[in-house]
Amino acid sequence: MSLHLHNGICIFFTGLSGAGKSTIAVALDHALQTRGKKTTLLDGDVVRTHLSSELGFSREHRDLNIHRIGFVAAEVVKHGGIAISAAIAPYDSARRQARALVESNAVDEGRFLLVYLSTPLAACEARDVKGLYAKARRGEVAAFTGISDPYEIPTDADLVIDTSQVTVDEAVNAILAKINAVT
Ligand code: ADX
Repeated sequence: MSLHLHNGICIFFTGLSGAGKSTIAVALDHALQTRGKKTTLLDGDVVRTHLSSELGFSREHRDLNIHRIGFVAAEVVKHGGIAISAAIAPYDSARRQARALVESNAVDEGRFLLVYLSTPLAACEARDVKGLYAKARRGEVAAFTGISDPYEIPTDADLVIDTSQVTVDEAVNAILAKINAVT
């Protein structure tokens, strides 16, 4: 699919651990780069290693983590780049704050796409790539999103994708089509 995107945009994923955020984000990143676009990938685990290493998983710390991601994404978009965020971002207000930050910096409308990966908890837990759901069920990980900590389902998602129902390519194509529709 060709892309007629000019200026910056932020693709902001949200969803449970194991919902497919990193997988789709990496595939989208690749798809955009092969179309000559400059991308900045802000993956939750990577951000927590380099930018938010002192933060835990309290609401306050999660909100601060998302605020930092939103700030970086806004700077990227301001300079005409593409920011891809792939963190759980469980709280509605923090997601809206990130959207406001990016949109206030952007040159025109529609520069923040919230992509909700609605993959059901049961599917995420069955995947359990990192073994964290099992640990959370055993009580070895506290405040685990979806098990013992909240996830607020977005009411303002620009796109909803259940990765237990579609392939990675289909998900990426849906996002590229959405980018084309709004830009
Ligand atoms: S967020 O809530 O601040 O957006 P973020 O996406 O950065 O979360 O980090 C989530 C990742 O941290 C998960 O994919 C998982 O690997 C790990 N993790 C460790 N402890 C928890 C926890 N209590 N809740 C959720 N994720 C956790």
